[in-house]
Amino acid sequence: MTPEKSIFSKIIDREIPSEIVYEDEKCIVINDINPKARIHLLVIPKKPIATLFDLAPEDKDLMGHMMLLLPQLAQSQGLDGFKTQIHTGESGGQEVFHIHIHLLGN
Ligand code: DGP
Repeated sequence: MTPEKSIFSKIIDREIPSEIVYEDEKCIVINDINPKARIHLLVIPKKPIATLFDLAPEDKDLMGHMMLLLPQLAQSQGLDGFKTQIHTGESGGQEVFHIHIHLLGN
C-alpha cells in the first residue's frame, strides 16, 4: 500500500494551489497559508521526509541546500533579519508530516 501523500507533496505536484515563491530541482518555497509574520515562507524538500527523525545521511546535501537558500530568500523578500523554525513530531508542534523550514520576518 502506498502511503498517503502529504499536503505539501500535493502542492509540489500542483494538485492543490499555493503561492509559490521559489522552486528548483530539490525544493519548493511557498507562502504559509496562515502567516505568523509579515513574511512567512515554508521551505519544503521535494523528497517527502516526514520529520527530522527520519533524515538519512544521504539527506545531508538536501538539508544543506535548504539552509543555504534561507538567507537568499530573506534578502529577496527585503528582510535584513529573520527567524527559522522546524517543528518536529506532534509534541514539537508539527502538523504537516513532511519536513519544512519556516522562515519568518517582519
Ligand atoms: P507545522 O507542521 O507545525 O510546521 O505547520 C505547518 C504549516 O503549514 C502551518 O504554518 C500552516 C501551513 N500549511 C498547512 N497547510 C497548508 C496549505 O495547504 N498551504 C499552505 N500554503 N500552507 C499550509
